Amino acid sequence: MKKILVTGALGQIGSELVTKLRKTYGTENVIGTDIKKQEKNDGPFEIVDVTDGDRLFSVAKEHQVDTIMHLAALLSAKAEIIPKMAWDLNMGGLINALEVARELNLQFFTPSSIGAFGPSTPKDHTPQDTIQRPTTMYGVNKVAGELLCDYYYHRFGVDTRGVRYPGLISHVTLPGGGTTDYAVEIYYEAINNKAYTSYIAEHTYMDMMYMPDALNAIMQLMEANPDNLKHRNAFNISAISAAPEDFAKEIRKHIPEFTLSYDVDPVRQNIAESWPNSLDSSAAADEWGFKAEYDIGRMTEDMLEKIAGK
Ligand code: NAD
Ligand code: AKB
Repeated sequence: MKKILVTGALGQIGSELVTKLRKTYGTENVIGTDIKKQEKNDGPFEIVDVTDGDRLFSVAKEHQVDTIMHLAALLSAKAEIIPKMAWDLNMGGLINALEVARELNLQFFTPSSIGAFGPSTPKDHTPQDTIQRPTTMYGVNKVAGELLCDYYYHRFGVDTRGVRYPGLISHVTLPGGGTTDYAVEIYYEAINNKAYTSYIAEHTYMDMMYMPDALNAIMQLMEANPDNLKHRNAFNISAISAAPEDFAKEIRKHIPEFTLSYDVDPVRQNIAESWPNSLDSSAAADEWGFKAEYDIGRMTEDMLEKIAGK
């Protein structure tokens, strides 16, 4: 039986991952941690600032965990506003979590992102192994993080694993300050106001994925036979390649009067244009059987139903 510590557990991914892990491994075997206090008491939870390595170590040791899932980070748009703080949190938190994994011999998961690619990366069917020269602080952190996880595996034998997530779309916890957040906001605005003004321009394609597929990917990768993993960290995974007008088209199938307008934010638009249009996820499919279940149509139906029911 696994015992897992999750950092950044109150964020967009963590809030749903903890629930799913608790269903699979038992409530007492999943320790949520975050710098914020949790509002509902639904299982073991500790306040941990991941930049405090000693605190992270003592909580992991006290709870005798065998796995760390490290999610605490600052996302792309916020990181461009406070780049030095992004470096301190994204790199400082990651190396602290890796050190805890090394010292206590824990399995380790952390997500990279499509943000690890840059303008010189091939944009369509972006290969698993390709040019990575990102132009954002978030991207710099993600590339360095991918390399650091590989280093801890090769140098110390830590069982590090990870994926490159696309923009994640979900209805439980709002996203925390990324470039792809528009693809969540559009659904809330469709239900609440039947209209959305996008800060990302028309025809700007990015990879997206519905949260259930993102969570299944973590579970599958962590359970995968290590003998089959050639890459271990930073697997490209992808489900949907879409621009704002593609979401609007799908939403109109359910809310015909929905309107989409544009008021482009140059900072986030610039980031979006530096990222791929669509990733090639064949390495993840070959090495551990990754397969997304949700396309844009099925996801839209579910998102609108869930938000309307809130
Ligand atoms: P989020 O912003 O929603 O949540 C991050 C959580 O970390 C928050 O609950 C926050 O309180 C917590 N946190 C902030 N500073 C902390 C600190 N010093 N110590 C401990 N906790 C702290 O982020 P998310 O979307 O859940 O992303 C989780 C991970 O997945 C990140 O590494 C992110 O880069 C990656 N990722 C996310 C997406 C996405 O679309 N959500 C896509 C690609 C990669
Ligand atoms: C962001 O936009 O920063 C995230 C990501 C794709 O990493 N959603």
